[in-house]
Amino acid sequence: MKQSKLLMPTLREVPADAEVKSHQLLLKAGFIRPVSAGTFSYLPMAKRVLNKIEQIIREEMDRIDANEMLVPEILPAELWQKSGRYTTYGPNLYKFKNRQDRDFILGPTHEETFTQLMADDIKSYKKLPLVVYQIQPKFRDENRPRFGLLRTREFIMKDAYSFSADQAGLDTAFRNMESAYTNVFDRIGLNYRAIVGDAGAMGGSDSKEFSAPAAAGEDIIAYSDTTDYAANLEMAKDFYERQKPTFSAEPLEKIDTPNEKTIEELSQLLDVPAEKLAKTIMFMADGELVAVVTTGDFEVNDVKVQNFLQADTLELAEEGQVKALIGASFGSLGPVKLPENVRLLVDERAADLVNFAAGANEDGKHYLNINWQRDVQLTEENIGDFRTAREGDVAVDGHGHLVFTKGIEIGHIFKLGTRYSKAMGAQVLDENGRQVDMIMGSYGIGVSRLLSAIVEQKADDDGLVWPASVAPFDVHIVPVNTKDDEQARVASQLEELLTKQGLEVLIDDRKERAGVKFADADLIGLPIRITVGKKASEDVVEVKVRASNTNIEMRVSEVVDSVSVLLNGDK
Ligand code: 9G3
Repeated sequence: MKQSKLLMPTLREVPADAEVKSHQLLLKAGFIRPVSAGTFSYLPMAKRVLNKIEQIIREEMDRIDANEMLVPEILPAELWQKSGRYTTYGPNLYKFKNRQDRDFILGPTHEETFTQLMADDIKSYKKLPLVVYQIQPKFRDENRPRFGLLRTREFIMKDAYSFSADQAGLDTAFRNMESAYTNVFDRIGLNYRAIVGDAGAMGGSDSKEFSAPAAAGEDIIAYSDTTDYAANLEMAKDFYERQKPTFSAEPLEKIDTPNEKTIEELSQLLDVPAEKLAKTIMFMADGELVAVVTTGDFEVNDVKVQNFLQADTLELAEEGQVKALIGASFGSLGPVKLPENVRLLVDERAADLVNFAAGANEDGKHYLNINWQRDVQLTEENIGDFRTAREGDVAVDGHGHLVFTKGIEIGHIFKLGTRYSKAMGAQVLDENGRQVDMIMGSYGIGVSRLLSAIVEQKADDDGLVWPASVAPFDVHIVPVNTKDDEQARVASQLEELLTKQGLEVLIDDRKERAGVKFADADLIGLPIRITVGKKASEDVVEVKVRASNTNIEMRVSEVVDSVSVLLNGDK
């Protein structure tokens, strides 16, 4: 390909609103351009990378007998009303009406679409297991799109769905997907961790997240510094063993605390450390008030609370709601004398507190010497892990300490069970002639997000650095002086030889100064650059391996073999 024919509008400067490296470089190198907040055009160079990423995904999906297909992006509201998600997914769900005033959505994901298809056409267990997938744009009206392709309102996802007649079929599909994902990310050349993911509202029992460590990552990953335990902070667990403390119960006492609103202030007043105090946070879970109690030295983890309750929506309660329902403000809340209709959840560390202090559910009052059972009924099913793990805590496996790092979620696989097959009526007759709900899994890879993840991990100060497996072209030929016939001859000879070898070649035939050509070559980051300069007359060129920034002089006759070796080492 001649660079003079290529649409690749490089920039000298980068727009100020590009905050992360991948957003800056993909704009600067002329790979992407914004169209609206959270939507981007993929220019030719980015489209070439996307094609290669998608090809690797297809090969690995086909290897595990997944069927590629494609469903509409425009979906009738009825489909999502059947699963109940038409209402539970609020403003992020694009809704619109068609010319007959019928309600439609733009698909953010397709559990319903594929499950309805199976419900309509698959009736016998003999036809299962089946795995289907697509690579298709998804739409989510994100409140704050940012960081270029990392958080957008339209993005390309590979989404796959498995359908089986029994749990064993799901376990096999899940295992196959997990190995296919490791092949995909290994072939792309990304660093990643498979971590305990947040099954969230997907209702699944198991989920695994694939996280690519990167400073621009929005997820916090907690991993053990000695074992392979790693989890999204939303799920991460610190080690705690329940205690059965022997103690003498002190009498309950109510004290005036006109100025003590926070754990720190109460700790000061009582001269008691935070881990001996109870912190009470109020939530609205699917419209009902829930009080969550942890020890004062931990934060309440809302994802753990939401998963425990299997609530579709969970938000912090407003102070007004709390005042109206409990009669006290945030600084005076506690577990004692909560109204009957308020659900109480107690973190296991708080469940082991004795003679502890907490708000009295009266403004400006706290109780001292609270003891569970005497002052507050507490049963095992209200006790769980509702805290956010902290860096440095002992990891849940009892070994090693938690270390935090930022990660980009590049994949997520879920064991869904029967939530969607029940909703859509996807059942098969099993070998005993009984109707059983299909057992499902759903599996996603953020295809367009991978572009940015690769840049975040591989780029250097001079610009993009593409692994050979996904590079827009394999080799970049840069003749230094376009007026020099010798250099033009050697350059086109090399282009022909390398193309014949099956390599994709970009030749910089622009009438630009050498400095501009070299800077642009470093910026767009093709794996191999061949500079054709003064020594062309001796049939000698310079080969640069972009990833290691090493330069090797060699004879034209050696180039084809050594370039193939250099590339295959990376493919
Ligand atoms: C929505 C909106 C946003 C969403 C969802 C639904 C995330 C939603 C989770 C998934 C689960 C899996 C299949 C491929 C792998 C991921 N954001 N999720 O369901 F309506 Cl607006 O997408 N889906």
